[in-house]
Amino acid sequence: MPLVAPFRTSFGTEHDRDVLLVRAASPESEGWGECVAMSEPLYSSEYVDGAAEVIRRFLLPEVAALAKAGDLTVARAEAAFARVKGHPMAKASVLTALLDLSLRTAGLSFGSYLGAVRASVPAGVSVGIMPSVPALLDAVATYLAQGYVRIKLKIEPGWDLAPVQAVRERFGDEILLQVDANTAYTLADARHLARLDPFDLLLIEQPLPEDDLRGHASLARLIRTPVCLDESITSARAAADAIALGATSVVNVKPGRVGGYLEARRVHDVCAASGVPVWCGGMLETGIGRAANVALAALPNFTLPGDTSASDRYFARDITRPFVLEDGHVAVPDGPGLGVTPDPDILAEITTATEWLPLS
Ligand code: NPQ
Ligand code: MG
Repeated sequence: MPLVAPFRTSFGTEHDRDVLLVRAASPESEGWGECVAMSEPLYSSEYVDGAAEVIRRFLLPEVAALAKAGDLTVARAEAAFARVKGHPMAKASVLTALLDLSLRTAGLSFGSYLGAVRASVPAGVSVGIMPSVPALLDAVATYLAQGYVRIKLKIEPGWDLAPVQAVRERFGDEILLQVDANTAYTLADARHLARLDPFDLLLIEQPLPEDDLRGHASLARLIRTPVCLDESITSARAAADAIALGATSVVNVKPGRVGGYLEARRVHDVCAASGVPVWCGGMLETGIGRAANVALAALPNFTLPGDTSASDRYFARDITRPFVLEDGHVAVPDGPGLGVTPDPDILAEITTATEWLPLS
């Protein structure tokens, strides 16, 4: 799917989204899941073709074995998938399709199932690294005019203090502002990053490498801006460890990164128990992944606006009914399961390959 504009982060520039969708079908119903892996392993070690291979070779045989024994539930599939190390995004896509199928069959929405306490969620927007500060200010002005209630600036060495200062000077101290480095710094940059302190950012997201929890704990003691982990939070246990170490005081929850919505809810619960607020991250999802994220973001400890933007932030035409901003909020779907389905005509137009894997 073509993006409305190139999206540049510290790890690269994306022009399109290569989307892997999983459809689970039963005689009664169907369910959908979106794999959030990128086409290249730049955000995490997973990538789309690798995820497809893992699903085909290792995950679906586990589902088939459970189905054959008459034992197929989402919780049992999650437990069976634990035998396969890693690959949380591949696992999440299959588990989400199974969960959607079972919720649609039961007539229950994702939000009700997960424990949503809100009918809509406040929407933030992630703004890529731009060719110039004036171009960035134009983009931020457009998003604020659309109603986004929080701005996140992607940063990297050479694009950090100046863009933050320019956005604060132009739009004032009132706007909710945060930054995301996607692992682009080292602990040696601590004194430089401390120069962001005067700008009263909500948080700095993942400044250091994914496996550098101690570095984040040290950095958190050297800067005033709260440190928020994204890439490092690979499970509820990893979240508990990062909190115990003082490496994170806010957590970005991404269901794909932690292996699905059940584990994402556990991350939410662990953080809530420690008094650590969470917010819902984004991976440029189509309406399928976006629907589930918006439902998750309606849980009680999601107290900061997430990267749960409207569909048109990324796509001129989404594959589902588009998610739209209403007064800075996105409505939580209340229909059975995800509450949205892909439009068959749009899907047929953009599909490059399909593979059907019968379980029996
Ligand atoms: C983040 N997302 O929080 C990610 C990173 C990211 C909304 O900032 C294609 C697929 C391109 C997934 C670019 C946001 C992507 C991507 C960035 C994820 O770190
Ligand atoms: Mg991030």
